[in-house]
Amino acid sequence: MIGEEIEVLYEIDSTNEFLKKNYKSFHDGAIVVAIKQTAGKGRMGRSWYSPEGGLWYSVLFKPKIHLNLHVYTKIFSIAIIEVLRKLKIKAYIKWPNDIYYSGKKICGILPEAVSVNNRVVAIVVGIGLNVNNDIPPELKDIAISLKDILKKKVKIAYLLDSINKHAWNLLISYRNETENITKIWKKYLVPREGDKIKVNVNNEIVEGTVLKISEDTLYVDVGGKAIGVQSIHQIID
Ligand code: BT5
Repeated sequence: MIGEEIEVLYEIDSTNEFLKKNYKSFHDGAIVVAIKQTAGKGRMGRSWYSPEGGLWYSVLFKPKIHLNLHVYTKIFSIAIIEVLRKLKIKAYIKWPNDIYYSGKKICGILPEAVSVNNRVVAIVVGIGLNVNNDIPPELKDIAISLKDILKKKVKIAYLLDSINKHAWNLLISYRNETENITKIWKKYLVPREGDKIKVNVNNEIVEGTVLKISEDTLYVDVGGKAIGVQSIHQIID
């Protein structure tokens, strides 16, 4: 199960860093929740704003057979989207792995592997969901919290429990057929295969049709030529 073993910390630099350092002391499926993080991390050295009121936590996986990190990201993305949809929030996954509502980010996911002598010994998946926290002025244009969408506070314990139960069910049902996880992930993805989008190619904005989507590349048909887009920053909203 995910979250059967749970440690709640009032304040920590980053729950991902904490679990990566202390993975030996916890079992598979353990979670570490922080009321606030002082150095929450995003991808590629970016920082994650994590004051009191949000849901900031990491999940530890120590399976016998490791799945690709993408699989964990997809499982949690799907679980979070489906839990939010139960609350009537029409969230979607903005390729490759951010959770958005109406053009603004509500949640980010950061999977990391812990390796010893080039062997993966544990996987830590960090989840940051804006729940009852305020969004600072500098992020107001790009971020939103559930409290702002619903105009009321949401119980964090309910979210934590529902996301973890749902993620666990997905993991157990599909860990041997991960192509089915990709299928569900694609259902909630924006853009989708067939959508028309604008992309920045060598500083030129061109329009094209999405041909195929994978975790790390979006193939776009631009005037009959397939172009691989690797970064979200190449897509023009
Ligand atoms: C992510 O990174 O979206 C992954 C975030 C993972 C955070 C969790 S919290 C628990 C665990 N412990 C950690 O230390 N981390 C994980 P990325 O795609 O790189 O997005 C980072 C960017 O999102 C920043 O550069 C800001 O522009 C924006 N951002 C920062 N804080 C935000 C927030 N609270 N809500 C929405 N956007 C935010």
